[in-house]
Amino acid sequence: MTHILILNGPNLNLLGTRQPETYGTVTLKDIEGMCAAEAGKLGATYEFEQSNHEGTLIDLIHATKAQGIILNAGAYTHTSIAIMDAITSANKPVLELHLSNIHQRERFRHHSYISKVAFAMICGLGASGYPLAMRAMHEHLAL
Ligand code: CA2
Repeated sequence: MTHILILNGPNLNLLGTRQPETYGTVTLKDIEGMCAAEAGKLGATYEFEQSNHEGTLIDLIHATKAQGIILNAGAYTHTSIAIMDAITSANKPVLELHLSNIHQRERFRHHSYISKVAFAMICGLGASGYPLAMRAMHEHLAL
């Protein structure tokens, strides 16, 4: 059975509580519910994690038994060589995910260290990107 880690980075715990014009009104708990429903449809299992700390995200990448990782690294996307290196060392497929279209936003969000080591990227679809990413990961792992 496919086992997927859905890993969320800094400030994503605030979803649905602030800046709804940018990040919508759906909470991270709601998104976890969407992932649970999608896992049920796919016949997959999942872990859903969030941390505001770079080192904790790296520890979770090192420790997971998941076959694939869906990663919304938040602002660490644009800064963290350490998370990029952790993904390389994990040697498992990573799908990069963003709620917003990072290429329509400020220039400093256009570069992603995660994209260098991810097999695919979904951005700009809001919370709907999460179940879509799970389906894409499930299909990728079945190949
Ligand atoms: O669009 C995405 O998913 C991002 O990863 C979100 C990050 C941002 O730094 C990336 O460039 C793109 C920021 C997450 C902050 O989330 C908040 C949610 C509600 C209120 C405040 C922040």
